Amino acid sequence: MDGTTIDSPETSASDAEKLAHFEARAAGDDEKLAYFEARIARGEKIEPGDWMPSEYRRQLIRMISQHAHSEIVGQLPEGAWITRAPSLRRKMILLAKVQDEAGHGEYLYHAAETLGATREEMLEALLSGKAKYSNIFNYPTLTWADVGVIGYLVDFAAILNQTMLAHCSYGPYARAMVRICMEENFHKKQGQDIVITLARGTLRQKAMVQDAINRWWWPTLMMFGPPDNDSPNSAVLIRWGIKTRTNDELRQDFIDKIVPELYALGLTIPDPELHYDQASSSWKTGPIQWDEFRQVIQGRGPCNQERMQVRTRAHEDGAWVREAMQAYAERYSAGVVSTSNEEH
Ligand code: FAQ
Repeated sequence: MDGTTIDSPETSASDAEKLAHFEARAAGDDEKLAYFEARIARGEKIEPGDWMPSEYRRQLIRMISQHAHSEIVGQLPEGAWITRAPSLRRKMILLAKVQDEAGHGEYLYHAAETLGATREEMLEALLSGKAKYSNIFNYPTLTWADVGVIGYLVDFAAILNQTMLAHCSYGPYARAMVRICMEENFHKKQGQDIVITLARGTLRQKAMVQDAINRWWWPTLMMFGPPDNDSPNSAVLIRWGIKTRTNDELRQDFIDKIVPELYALGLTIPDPELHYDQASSSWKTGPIQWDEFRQVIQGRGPCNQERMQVRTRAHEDGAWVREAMQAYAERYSAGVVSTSNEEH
């Protein structure tokens, strides 16, 4: 590790400053940087032991750890409905989905660890409120329809973003994304199935799913990140093949795919300015309330405090497991226990 941490003060630097910063740091490494960029241009994957600019490492740790936190915190809104699912079948499917999110968090923490970040420092950053996680998980799940809309809209948004990341230049992140995307596709289908069932159900069920769409629509559009002209990290991420599409491109792709599907179900979208633009063959939305987004990612959303309280309690309750694993690891390295768990 090169001393870059996820709490680096560079986090708030502007794009231009970051570029200047990494170029200055790479100045002594011109040849290495040229070779590194040539590898990316050839479509080769960068692997953990390979030389990489410290800014590449820092950006990946920032993004992958935020992504891992999102998966872990993302279990909470839907997890709240496991005991209230309307049938045993729905309960089993939801349980499997929430369990998948825990697995995604694990893959991602491991991917970040290959870059030198430790689990302890990542968790400390999350629980102390220093690290970000997706804006979307700071909204409440008020009805069962919310579970359907999260699966349908939120997982679909995540799939579009993560399909791009499955092609990213860092090998461990790209490979984690392949499996995660397969599972997210299943998640989307379960959400879509709930939404279709409710949209074809009684008037009350239809009203419930419409209400959920109304509440989740705008936060889902915000998931793709700020507009391109206000996205300080995009330039460097695109330069090094971590992102291959911009926030606005992915957002527009999502809108163009989901709007006709929702209309086909007889549902409406809470945007009076939404219209189809013949010239660009795409759906144009009204303005997104970026102030709300900023409030939420700065810890002032409807559920931020509740989410962190639950995660902190879970962390404290899990202390004995960490201690037991540490004790086992120490005994194992001292040769007191073997891999087959038999005492010598
Ligand atoms: N929420 O310069 P940019 C899921 C921050 S997984 C919170 O444009 P970038 C699965 C950003 O960190 C969902 N903060 O940033 C699931 C930066 O702040 P920083 C998570 C956000 O990195 C489904 C600042 O704004 N997916 O849903 C958000 O180029 C259902 C400026 O932004 C990932 O993490 C946001 N939405 O682009 C689980 C994918 N957007 O760090 C359970 C990996 C931006 O400089 C149930 N990440 N910010 O202090 C990415 O692809 C990118 O990081 C973006 C943001 C696209 C999220």
